[in-house]
Amino acid sequence: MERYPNLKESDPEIYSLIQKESEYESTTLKMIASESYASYSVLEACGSMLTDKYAEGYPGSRYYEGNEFVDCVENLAIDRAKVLFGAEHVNVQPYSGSPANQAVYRALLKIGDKVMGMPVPAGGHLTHGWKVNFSGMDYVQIPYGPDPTTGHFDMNLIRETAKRERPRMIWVGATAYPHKIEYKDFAEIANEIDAYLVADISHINAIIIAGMHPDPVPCCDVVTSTSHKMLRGPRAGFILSKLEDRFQKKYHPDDKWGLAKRIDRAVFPGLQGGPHLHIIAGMAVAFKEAMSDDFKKYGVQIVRNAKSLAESLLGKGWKLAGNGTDTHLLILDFRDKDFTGKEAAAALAKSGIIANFNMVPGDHRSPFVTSGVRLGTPSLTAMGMKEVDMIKVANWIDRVCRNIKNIDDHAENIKNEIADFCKNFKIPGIRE
Ligand code: DSN
Repeated sequence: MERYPNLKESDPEIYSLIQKESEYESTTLKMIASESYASYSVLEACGSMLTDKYAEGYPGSRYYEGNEFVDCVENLAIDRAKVLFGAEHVNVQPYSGSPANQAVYRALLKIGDKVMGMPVPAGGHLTHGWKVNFSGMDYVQIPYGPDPTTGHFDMNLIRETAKRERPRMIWVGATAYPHKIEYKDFAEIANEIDAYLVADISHINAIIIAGMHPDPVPCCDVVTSTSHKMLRGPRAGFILSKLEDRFQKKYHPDDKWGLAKRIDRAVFPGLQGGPHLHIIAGMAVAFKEAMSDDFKKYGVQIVRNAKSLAESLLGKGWKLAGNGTDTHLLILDFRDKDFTGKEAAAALAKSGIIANFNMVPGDHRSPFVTSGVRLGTPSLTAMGMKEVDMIKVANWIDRVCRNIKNIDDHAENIKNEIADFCKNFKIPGIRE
């Protein structure tokens, strides 16, 4: 079936670029850990005429008329997220993950408060207090991260830091941590110092849904997430929270709203204007898909594939940060090699394996070149790949990494082999 026939006619330049990107993504291994494939149903909802609608406010309480149907759309998204994650309260309006996190700061803290989070080079996100981001400029980051030797969190050290610094909020979430996060341990620490505990599950939501990773919802005050990445929804964010603020009297004595309403007010009117209802519709579709057995199987397979890939690479003598993975990602550790993560990522891309260079714990190289490459399995899993396919993927990665200095002699062959291999799989949203 031809996709986008009208666009082809009206704007051949953009049409052709989308076709080229589709072709590129269909013939290469998409291993950026924060990517996967949205279904065509999600794309249809996002491409619908709901894009035109203004509806500032929340369902039942808008500043515009004509909301009969869009209220139902937003309520469906909210209700489905409540069921999917077991949350007391849900806000589906954040435009993406960073605005969702920004709303959390506005709802819980005052400017200048201390926030414990992982710096970007340690595997955290920009919005967890990193210095070049609003979160590091307006708030004071108390850093923590994986132990440089083991690659795992040292909970004793994290507790010691928390007790010394007494941050008002602790972020638990990562973009490059390959191990399970034990939210209960963080909750104990947060309780000891009366800090809010906020999980950012953008990277791992699907494996939480599939039961392959601990669930933060029962023990965190707030949980934020993107709806793209492994969840395979539209590019947007959402916030799950408790209804009540357990520190209301202590930190917000004059507030009349409570936690849930403070979050809603922080999103709108605090930070955003009209909600993107076409995207919220896409989110509702993705939440419905994520309730299916097929989605749970996908979540389970993501982790199985990552473990299979890790075992194969370790078996070929490559080092991995933390020596493996319990999640969807692994980080090749090239600290003792004479090439950088940046060189390796470029060589992989030239050969049809798309990933990103990344710091490894204890990295001696700068964040601009790094000693690592982060690899993720969500997209390959969405295509239908299994453990046995990861062995082939590991072989290609091995061939590239052994030939980085003369990659031009090998890249074309590897790229063609990968393109042929990809023909055996579906590409959700492109070739279903
Ligand atoms: N940029 C994303 C990632 O690649 O991990 C995080 O938002």
